[in-house]
This record gives sequence, C-alpha cells and structure tokens, in this order.
Amino acid sequence: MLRKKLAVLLATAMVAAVAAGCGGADNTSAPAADAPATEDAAPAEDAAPAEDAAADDGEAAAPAASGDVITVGYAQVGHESDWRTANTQNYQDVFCEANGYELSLIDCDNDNAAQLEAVRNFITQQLDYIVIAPIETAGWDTVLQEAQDAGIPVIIADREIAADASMYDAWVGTNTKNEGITAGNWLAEYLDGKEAKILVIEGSVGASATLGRSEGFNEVAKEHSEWEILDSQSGDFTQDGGQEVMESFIKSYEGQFNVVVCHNDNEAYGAMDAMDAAGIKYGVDGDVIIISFDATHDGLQYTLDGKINCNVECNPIQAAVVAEVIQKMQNGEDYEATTLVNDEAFVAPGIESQHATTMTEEILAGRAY
Ligand code: GZL
Ligand code: ZN
Repeated sequence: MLRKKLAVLLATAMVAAVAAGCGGADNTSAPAADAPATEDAAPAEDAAPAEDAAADDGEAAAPAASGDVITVGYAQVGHESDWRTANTQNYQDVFCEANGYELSLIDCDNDNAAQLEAVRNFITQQLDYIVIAPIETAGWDTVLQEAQDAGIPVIIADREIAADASMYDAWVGTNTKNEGITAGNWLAEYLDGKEAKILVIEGSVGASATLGRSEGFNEVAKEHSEWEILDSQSGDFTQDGGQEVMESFIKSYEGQFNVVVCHNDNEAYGAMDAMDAAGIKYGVDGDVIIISFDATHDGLQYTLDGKINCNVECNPIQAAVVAEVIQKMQNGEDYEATTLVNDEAFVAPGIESQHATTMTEEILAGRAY
C-alpha cells in the first residue's frame, strides 16, 4: 500500500536536477531563437534508456547485475515547444540506466488518443511506474482505473487532470494559475493605470497550462476597468501557431492593441515574426508590450534584449523530483502526494519590478535550460 503524505512540497527542481543527473547529455542547449519550429518525425518510441557515461567507467553497478532496474513509462505531451524539449531531455538524463532505470518515453505528438494508447501499452507491458504529462485535463478516469486495477502507480507530471486525486498516486508540476496572476500583476505595475488593449495567444485548447494562465491573468484583468481583452485564440504552444494567430490579429486589430500575451515562448517567437513583417514595434522600445511564459533560454535572451518585456517562468526541470517520489514508493517510504516546482518571473533590463527579476547576462548564463 503506497503511503501518501498530503503535504505540499515546494521543490527547487534546479538543485534536485543537478543531484540526480547521469552526466553526459547537455540539456542546457536550446535551438537558435530564429530556428524554425522543427516538426520532428512521427513520435518515436524511445524504449532504450539513454546511453550513459557513468555506467562505462564502472561507477554505477550495472543495474542488470543487481536486477533491480526500475521500468518507467513517460507519456509525454509531444515536441511542440522548447519547454517540452528541455523537459524530455531532463527525463532522459535522470531516468537513465546508470541511475537504475529503463525509461520508455512516448512522444504523443499533442494527440489525446495516442496518449491514452501509450498509457494502455505501459499497463500491458506491466511497467513499474507510469508518469503522464496530460495533453488535456479531461478524459482520464477510465485509463487511470485500469492502471490501478493493474497495481501500477501513476504520477501525473507537469500539467493537471480533472480527476479525483484518489485516481492517481502523486502529482509534480507548477502552478500555472499563479503564473497568470504574476503576469497580470506585473502588467498592472508596469502600466500604472494606463489603459491596455490586450490580445492573448493561448496555449493548446484544454491544457491545464492554458486554463491556469488564462484564469490567473483574467482574475487580475477584472480588477482593471482600464484594460480590455480584445481577443484570444489558441496558438497550440507552437511558433507556427503563434505566427498564424498574430497575423490574423494584425488583420483585425492593427493599431488598436498595445499588449500581446503569449502563453509560451515559441508562440512569442511566432508573434514577433508576424509583427516584424507588419512593421509593428514591440518590446521596451516599441508600441506593443509582449508578455511570455516558460522563460526558456531563448525566451530569456529575447527578454534580455528588451524584445519581450516580461517572461514568467514555468520550470520544466522536474524529473529529479519525480524520481524522488518513485524512489520513496519503491522503498515503501512516505512520499509527497503533491510537489509544486518553483517558478519566478523576469523582466527586460531597465524595468524594476516587485513581481519579477530584472534580466542580466549572468542570470541567462546560469540557467539550466
Ligand atoms: C507548462 C507546459 C506547457 C509549456 C509549453 O507546464 O505544460 O506545455 O508552457 C508546453 O511550452 O508546450
Ligand atoms: Zn488598473
């Protein structure tokens, strides 16, 4: 019987990640900011655990010898964003052979049916643990019941699901509603009573990150009668999606808006491309304020460059926290049912804020992703 502790643990995942990495893979590199959104090949099943240096030098006892390799299935959202790439790399770094794991990471390509199928395959394979980053919040009860009937613990990671907490064993992620509130509070401080005509490029429809950021930002917007949200559309967390939505917004609202809220950095890159093409100036020296989420490496580079005014972090480095929960489950120890991974916010140089840290080269150099 798994022994759940109902305490909420706040994890500074950056530290935990350093402790548990297998070394080798460098998960701090990010694609060049102007790199086109890469549409990878069809989702590949990555059953083979990542190659690992430590195992080569005999440092870690070959798990096969001790026979206690822990098999983990990770039903990953997809490969839609730099955030997702960093999250996938982090899981491959932590759940590697030298740490005693065999990871089956399935990239579900933002496809709900594929994600349910991936989880059902994990059940059929009778893996030791199942981790799910749910594409959508809805539709999980049946398959979670099947996992419970099979006696396989399930950890929900990154995003949230609309299912009773008794249907899964632990949750590790971020508070995206707070991220939305932080963005709103920063905008109110920055505008200081001036009016805002706001366009929102939302994340994937039905994703808890989209729902949370919208809920939090709208809660603050409600307090400001001088603000108006002109329109909001989903850019599906991709650069292409951000560009397409921004192009349609420009057709409808050119000259009427002064704030664009992008639910992640890749959408912001697309929005900037569209505004560049239309000759619209944005950022600290422009006519349009850009707020973004994720604070990935390139998103923070744009923030440092003053192109993005405010970037609210959502930390993808979560695998070590999930591994800690699994180790406690494995050892029959108490573990946290809910672990929130810490986030913060960053603003462009020249902006002082009580809600965010002003970006510097040093901050960018010190980032893990
Ligand atoms: C947030 C995560 C979101 C990121 C996007 O927790 O689920 O999904 O904000 C990613 O970049 O696509
Ligand atoms: Zn106000």
